[in-house]
Amino acid sequence: MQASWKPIHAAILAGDAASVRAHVAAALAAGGAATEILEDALIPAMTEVGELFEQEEYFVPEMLVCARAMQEGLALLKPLLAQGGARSGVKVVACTVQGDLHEIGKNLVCTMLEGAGHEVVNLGCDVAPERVVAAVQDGARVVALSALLTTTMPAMRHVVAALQQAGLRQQVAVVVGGAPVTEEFARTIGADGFAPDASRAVALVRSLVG
Ligand code: B1M
Repeated sequence: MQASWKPIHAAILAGDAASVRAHVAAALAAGGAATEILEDALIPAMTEVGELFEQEEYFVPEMLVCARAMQEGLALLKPLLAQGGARSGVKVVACTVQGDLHEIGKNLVCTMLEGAGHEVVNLGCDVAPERVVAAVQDGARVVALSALLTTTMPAMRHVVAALQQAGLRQQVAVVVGGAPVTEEFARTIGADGFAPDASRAVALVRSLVG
């Protein structure tokens, strides 16, 4: 890791939101690129938080505090990540599926899609299939679903089924992602595509809607 990212990484692990904000601001002022700060400092720090959780050194309260600290840094990067070109005219409905409260990755996907010119309707986390259906009825062409828990991955299938039942499945492309989700899983639930990260989610949506 680049030496200048270390204070950001350490501040996230310490759950120190004010320090994260100050170090990210300093890194940007020193000419650091938003995507680099995100990919080389913020995301690896959250990966380490997950590892510490698995090793029972961190527990849910620590994960929560670290996530809040990370989001403080992300707030400074978002306007830069979302800078984009022309409007695409494509509406994307995005959410984290029912039962799942992990929203950082999904919010990142939303930011990057907005940066690519799409209109994004971010429904939040723990979203029931009926809410997705209602939002799609408003004219969306893409549904982007996120799940971070192996136990909530099946909820993605429920969204695909609800869209089918409402007669909307042919009108939208369903794309899925999140740490435990795979290309194969996407195929088995009848989704149109899988993206492992936010920038590839943008490329996937572009490939599906032109
Ligand atoms: Co939880 N958590 N968590 N957690 N958490 C994980 C996911 C876990 C892997 C930690 C671990 O054990 N190593 C584990 C899941 C194990 C599993 O199912 N296999 C876990 C667990 C077990 C839990 C609880 C069950 C803990 C408990 O209560 N005992 C609980 C569940 C609550 C619930 O959801 N019902 C829980 C709770 C929480 C907090 C609420 C405390 C907090 C979330 C706060 C928030 O989001 N506001 C939290 C956190 C922070 C994490 C970790 C540490 C970090 C997640 C994160 O934000 N990463 C996580 C460990 C880890 O992921 N390594 C963990 C950063 C983010 C940028 O990455 O979300 O992966 P990510 O997004 C990526 C890609 O996945 C992709 O793009 C992003 C990057 O560009 N992507 C998409 C994501 N969505 C996409 C959608 C797309 C495309 C790409 O659509 C097309």
